[in-house]
Amino acid sequence: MDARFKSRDIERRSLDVDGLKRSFLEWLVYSVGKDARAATRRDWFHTVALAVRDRVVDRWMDTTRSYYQEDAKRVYYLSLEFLIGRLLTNSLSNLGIVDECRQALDRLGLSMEDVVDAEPDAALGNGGLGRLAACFLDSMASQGLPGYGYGIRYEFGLFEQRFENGWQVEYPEQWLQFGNPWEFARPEVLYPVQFYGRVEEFRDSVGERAYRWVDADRVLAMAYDTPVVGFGGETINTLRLWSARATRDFNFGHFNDGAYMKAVEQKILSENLSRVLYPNDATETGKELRLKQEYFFTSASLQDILRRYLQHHTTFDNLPNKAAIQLNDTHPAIGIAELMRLLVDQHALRWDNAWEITRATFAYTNHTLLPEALEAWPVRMIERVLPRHMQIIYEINAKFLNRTKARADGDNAKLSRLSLIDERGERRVRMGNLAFLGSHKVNGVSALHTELMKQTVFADFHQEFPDRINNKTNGITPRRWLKQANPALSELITTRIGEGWISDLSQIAALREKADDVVFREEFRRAKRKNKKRLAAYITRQTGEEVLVDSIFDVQVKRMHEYKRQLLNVLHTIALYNEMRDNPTVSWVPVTKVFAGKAAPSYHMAKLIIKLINDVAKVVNHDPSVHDNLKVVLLPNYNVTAAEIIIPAADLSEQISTAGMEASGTGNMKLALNGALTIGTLDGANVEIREHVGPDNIFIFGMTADEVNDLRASGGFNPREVIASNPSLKRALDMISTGAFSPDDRNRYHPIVQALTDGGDHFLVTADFADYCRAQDAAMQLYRDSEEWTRKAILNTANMGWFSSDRTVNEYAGEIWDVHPVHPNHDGEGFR
Ligand code: AZC
Repeated sequence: MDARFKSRDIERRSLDVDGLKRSFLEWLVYSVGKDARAATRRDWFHTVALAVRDRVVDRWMDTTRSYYQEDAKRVYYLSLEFLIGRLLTNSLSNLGIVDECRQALDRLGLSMEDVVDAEPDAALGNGGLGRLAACFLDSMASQGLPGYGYGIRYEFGLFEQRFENGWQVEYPEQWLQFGNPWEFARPEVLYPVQFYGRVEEFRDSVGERAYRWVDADRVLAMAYDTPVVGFGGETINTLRLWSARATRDFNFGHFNDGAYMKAVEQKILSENLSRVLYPNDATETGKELRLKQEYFFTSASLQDILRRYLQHHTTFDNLPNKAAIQLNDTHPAIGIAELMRLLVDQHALRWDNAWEITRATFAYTNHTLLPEALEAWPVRMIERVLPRHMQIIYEINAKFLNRTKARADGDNAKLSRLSLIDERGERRVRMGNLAFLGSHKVNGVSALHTELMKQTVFADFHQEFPDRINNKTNGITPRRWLKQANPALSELITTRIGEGWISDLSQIAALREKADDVVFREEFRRAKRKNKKRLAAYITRQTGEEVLVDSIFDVQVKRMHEYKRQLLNVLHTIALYNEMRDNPTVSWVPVTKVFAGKAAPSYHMAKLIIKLINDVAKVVNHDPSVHDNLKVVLLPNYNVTAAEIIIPAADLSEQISTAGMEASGTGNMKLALNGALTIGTLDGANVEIREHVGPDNIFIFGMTADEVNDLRASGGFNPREVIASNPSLKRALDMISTGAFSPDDRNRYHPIVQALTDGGDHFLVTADFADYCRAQDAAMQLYRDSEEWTRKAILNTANMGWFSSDRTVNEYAGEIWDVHPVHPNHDGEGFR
C-alpha cells in the first residue's frame, strides 16, 4: 500500500491530541475548503464533526459486517420522530475523547464551547415520543444490540419558537441549511413508493385470485445514514432516514400534449413528502400529506428490511426470527397492511401464512390515551391514497370479526368496538386497533398507563388477547442527560463511585450513603450552584431578565398542553405573588419560576397560556414590592439543547398533569436524576419515581387517576363552588379575568377563565389547586433547610438508576424482540 495513504489512514483513527489537531487542519483545508484565518465557527464545527466521523467509520462498518456475518436478529425501530439534538459532544463523549478534542482545539486557539454551539439542534420530533426514540438509539448502541432506527429526513424540523409581544410566533427551522456533516447520503439506496391508482384483480399461475396495484403515482425514497455511536465506541449502529425524490420516468404522453412543465412540476411536488415535520404533539390533524408521510417511510423501511433479510434467506418463514419491528405509536401502523401486501401480492405467500409472519414480526408501543391523539384515517382517504391497503385492512377485519363473533355471542356492541372500522359518522380506520391486531406484543410506557390501556382504549382487545399487553416503563440515557449535560455533577459522582454508572446506571445507588456525608452534600450543592449560574446567564441572554442564583429554580419544561397544566403553575405563581405583596415583612424564600415549551401552531388555548405566562412575568418581574423574591421567565424555543442547560440547574421539577393523562413523562426522570425534587401528581411514571426515590423525597399532591375517573363518571364537579371557597384562587382568577395582567386587552383571557369555570374545568385545575399550594409550601419550607434539601436531592439522584433507557431497552430486547447483543469484530484495528 502507498505509504502516504497508509499514514493518513492511521491518522484518521488517531485519538490523541496531536493526531486530532492534525486532522482538524487537514479537514478544514481539504474538505471545508477554508484556511484557518478565514474559518468561521461553523467551518470549525464542520471540520471537527468530519474528523470525528472519520473515527467511527471503520467501527461502523465492522459493526454492520458483524451483524451480517452472524445473521443476527435485528430490531427495527420505526418512528416518525427522532428528537436527536446536537451530536458533537455526544459522539466525543461516547468515544471518550472530549478532553483530547478540547485540548486540540485549544492548541488551535479555539474554544470547544464555541465549536459545539455552532451545531444546529436536530429537532426531528415534537416532544417525549421523539426524544424517547433518540434515547433508545443511544441505549441500543451502548448495549451492543443490533438496532436500526428508521424515519424521515425532514428538511424542516420542529419550528423555531419566538415570542413577539409575548405571543408565540413560529419560524421555519432550517437545520440542513449549511449541510449535515454526520450523515452519509446513499443515492443508490432507493425504493419506489406508490400512491393513488387502483387495484386490478387477476388469476395467478395456479389459478388463484390475486391483486395488483396499478396506475399509481410513484415517489422514490432515498436513504441517508447517520452512525449512532454507542458508549465506548464498540458498537456503531445506523439511523436511516428517508428523503423523497422525484422519479426520473417522465410521462411522455404529457410531453406530446405540451404539458411538459406540468409534468415536471408534479415530480417536484412529490418531493414535498419529506419537507416538514408536523408540529402536533399528541393531537392528530388527519391531513392527507401526513398519511402519505407515514406510508412513505414505512414502505421504504419494510422494503429495505426485506431486502436485507433476503440476502440470507430464500423463504419468509424465518422473518420473525431475524427481524423485530417496533412501531413507535400508530404512525407506522400502516406497515402491517404494507407487509401483508408485500408478502401476498409481491412474494405470493398465502394469506394465513403471511398474517402469521406479520404478527410475529411487529410489536406496538402506545404513548397516549388522549382520544384526540388516536389516529383514525377516513376510509375514503385510504381508499384513494392506498387502495390496496384498504382492501387488505377490510380482509384482516373480516377474518378477525368472523373468528370473534362465535365467542362474542351476540354482543354486537363489543364487535363494533373491536372492529378496525369506526362506523359512527364518517367511516374511519382505527389505527390503534390495526396496530394491536397486527402485533404479537403491545406495550404501554409506565405501569399506570399500561393498566389504564387495559381498562380503557384496549379493554375489549385485552379481553380477547390477555397476554398481549405488557408494560415497558420509559427511561432516559444517562450519557446525554447526566454525563454530558451535567459535567459538574457527573465528575463529582465519578470521584466517589467510579465511572461504572455511565454504562450501568444501577450503580448510582452507591451514592445513597453519601446523602449523610456533610462534605459530599457541600460538593453536591456546589455542582448544582454552578449549573444554576449557567442557567441564570442563559436566562439573561435569552430574556434580559436577571434572576437570583440562590432562589428556588422551580422548573416546568415540556410541550404546552392543557392536560400538563401549566395553568395550575401560573395560578400558584399569581397566588404567591399576592401573598408576597400582602406580607412584605416576611422573609420569603426567593422563587424563580422557569417555564419553557412550544405550543402546536393551531392550538389556540396553549398559545393563549404562553401569552398569559409572558404577561404575568411582565407584571411580577417589574413589581418592586416583591423585592426580587419572585421572578417568572418563559424561555423561548425549548429544544434538546435548551433542556441540557435547564435540567441540571433545576431545584424543583413540575410534573403536575391531571392524573391518568400523562402516559409516562421522561422529563420527570431527567430532572430527578439531576437532583431536582419532584412536585407532582400520581400520574404516569411519577408513580414509579415515588416508589424508587421514596415518598419522603417527593412532593405528591392532587387527585389520583381513580378519583379523577370517579369524579368524571359521577358527572364532574362545580368549579365555581371550589373557587368560591378558596380566596387565594378566587383572587388569582379574578385578576386574570379583570385584566390585571392584560391592561391593554382586558378580555384577552376570557377563554381561559371560561374553561376553568363554566367550561367545567375538564383538567381539574381548580380541584387540585389547594393541595398543589400545600405541596408548594412544603417545598418552600424544606428549601430553607439546605442540608435537608440537599440530602433529599442526593437521594433522588441515587435512586433513579432504574430509569435508565438501558434498562428499558433490555426489557424490550428480552421480552418483546428476542434480540441479543453482538460483539463486533474490530480485528485489532487502531482504535484505543
Ligand atoms: C408522549 C407522552 O405524552 C409522554 O407521557 C411519554 O413520556 C412519551 O410519549 C414517551 O413515551 N406522547 C407523545 O409524545 N405523543 C403521542 C402521539 O403520544
